[in-house]
Amino acid sequence: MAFRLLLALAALAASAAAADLDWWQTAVYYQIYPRSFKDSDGDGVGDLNGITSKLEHLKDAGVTATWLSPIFKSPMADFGYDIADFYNIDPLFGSNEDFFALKARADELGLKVLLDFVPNHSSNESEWFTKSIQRIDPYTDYYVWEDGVPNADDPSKRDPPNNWISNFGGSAWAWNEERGQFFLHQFGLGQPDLNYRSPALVEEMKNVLRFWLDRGIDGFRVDAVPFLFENATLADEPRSYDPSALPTDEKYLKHIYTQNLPETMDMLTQWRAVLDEYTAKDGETRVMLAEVYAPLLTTFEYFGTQEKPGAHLPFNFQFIQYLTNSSSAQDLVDLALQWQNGIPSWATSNWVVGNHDNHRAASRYGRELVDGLNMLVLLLPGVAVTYNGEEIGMEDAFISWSQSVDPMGLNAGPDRYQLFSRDPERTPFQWDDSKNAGFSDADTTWLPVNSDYKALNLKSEEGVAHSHYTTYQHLTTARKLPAVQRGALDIQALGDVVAFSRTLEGEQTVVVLVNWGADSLTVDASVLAGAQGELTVLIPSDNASYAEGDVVEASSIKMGPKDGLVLTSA
Ligand SMILES: *[C@@H]1O[C@H](CO)[C@@H](O)[C@H](O)[C@H]1NC(C)=O
Ligand SMILES: *[C@@H]1O[C@H](CO)[C@@H](O)[C@H](O)[C@H]1NC(C)=O
Ligand SMILES: *[C@@H]1O[C@H](CO)[C@@H](O)[C@H](O)[C@H]1NC(C)=O
Ligand SMILES: *[C@@H]1O[C@H](CO)[C@@H](O)[C@H](O)[C@H]1NC(C)=O
Ligand SMILES: CC(=O)N[C@H]1CO[C@H](CO)[C@@H](O)[C@@H]1O
Ligand SMILES: [Ca+2]
Ligand SMILES: [Ca+2]
Repeated sequence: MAFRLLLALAALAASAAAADLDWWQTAVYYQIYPRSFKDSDGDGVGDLNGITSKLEHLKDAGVTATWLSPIFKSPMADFGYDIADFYNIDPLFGSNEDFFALKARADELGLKVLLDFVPNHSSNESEWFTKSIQRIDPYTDYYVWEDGVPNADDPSKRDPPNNWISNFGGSAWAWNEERGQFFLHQFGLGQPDLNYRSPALVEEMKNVLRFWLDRGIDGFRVDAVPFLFENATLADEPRSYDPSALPTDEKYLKHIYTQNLPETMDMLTQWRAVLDEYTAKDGETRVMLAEVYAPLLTTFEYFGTQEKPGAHLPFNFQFIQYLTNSSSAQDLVDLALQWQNGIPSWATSNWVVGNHDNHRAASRYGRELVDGLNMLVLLLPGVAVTYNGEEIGMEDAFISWSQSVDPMGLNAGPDRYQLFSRDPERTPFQWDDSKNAGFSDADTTWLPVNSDYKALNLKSEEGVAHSHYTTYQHLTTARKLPAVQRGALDIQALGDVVAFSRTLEGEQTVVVLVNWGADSLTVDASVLAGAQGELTVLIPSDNASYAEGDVVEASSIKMGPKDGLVLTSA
């Protein structure tokens, strides 16, 4: 009843709100990990035709944009984050034509499509690298080459130029016999860093952007932004004194010479200018999302300025980085406010709880909080980002050492792989309860399907009242309410409850309550802006004390452990 009313209101509101907000500011971005979404040809690995066949699911979920993790030609040493040819799709995923067909289907469904731009490095199997080794111009300086220093014991041998450590562990420098120099790799050995001090390389990478923009894509998610430039003095980095770090771990050093250099900020504004040229031509915004794991103030700098903008949306990794199972409701509120109060006043906010590099939110915080977390991500101000599977509450899978494939896990060895491996959060999407969860006909899939798929899958949640998926659909619909799109935020911890309201002059207030704690309680939500008097329950999580349409007194709302509630004022 209440939800039907909401739908009608939302439809009205959508046209009004669209007038002053651009598509990218109200979007729900859905990250697809292509290897694990849908396999169309039975080889056990997801592919583009598989994605195309399932795009309707995104529409059905209420998602408005998608970004695909890398699909370009790659030896897959880092599952596509090692690109050998930035201009062509890897045959494992399909052809360039298959991608254009995917894009055309997305257009029909009104979904925007973003590609993953991986600018810090290429694959060592790139033609660019081969030619760079041979000093063939213009490729000679496409990579970061250094002579190193003579070895103290045997001066005929050379040591790396400094102590820099790769993100995947061990020295960030590798010797190339043929060229007789070291090359830098801030990630895997097969991922040599590109040299942004080479003007030819800078132009090449802008041409990569232009190539895909010319073919109609709506923007880019930019990978590993902090790592673009390194300090040219090549000075050693100081120790971090992190007690958990081994001398070969990336965390062993403080990355003052290899991350977030001022030149990196500048490169982002140059790429933004390329996107803006396209936007200026037809008025359709081409958007840039930036992956930045950095101290908050550094992350904010990647927005650039209004005169010289950088990324539209540097991802908000506050929850991913700092929200743990033992965080309190107040901790969560503090993390949200640090972000929300810190971004430039003209910027659009964003909220993320998961991606393919971090354990699944359902596993980090417990499955009971799936709906509550989706309420936060989808109803806080700005845009929402969903990692595929979060809409149905997918969980980490157990992956044994022998099943492991992620280089970050493998490099750590059998005793420590679980600390580093990203395999558990990358298992195939759980479509239904058939073979391989409906992901693939193959006998073995590239990563095993999570054994919980018989009960936890999209089909079992579709059309079911209060399933994670139905709740997710209701939340994406509720995003269209004017107060959610443009309303002010008042967020507070009320005991164990994360509570916030969204208020907009002349419009219904939207109130969200998530009991972060383990006990039943009664909460007084009337302390929130615009939340006095009677409230109507719009979206209750599973097991909540109220049903849709129930009218409650704001000063006395009952909640069970981990319950979530979305309510509106009269
Ligand atoms: C590329 O890197 C991989 C490690 O990812 C290594 O095994 C291989 O030998 C390297 N190939 C070349 C051509 O350097
Ligand atoms: C590079 O390192 C030198 C020496 O520590 C320092 O003076 C300089 O400011 C650094 N440059 C950048 C861009 O970080
Ligand atoms: C976090 O807490 C929840 C609820 O107490 C529990 O179900 C879950 O297993 C915990 N997760 C971790 C990673 O400790
Ligand atoms: C709802 O309650 C049932 C039975 O107590 C429990 O198994 C289930 O985990 C609860 N669901 C949520 C989302 O809390
Ligand atoms: C979240 C994300 O995309 N992380 C990627 C960052 O970059 C490295 C190297 O390209 C990848 O290994 C990660 O998966
Ligand atoms: Ca396939
Ligand atoms: Ca770099």
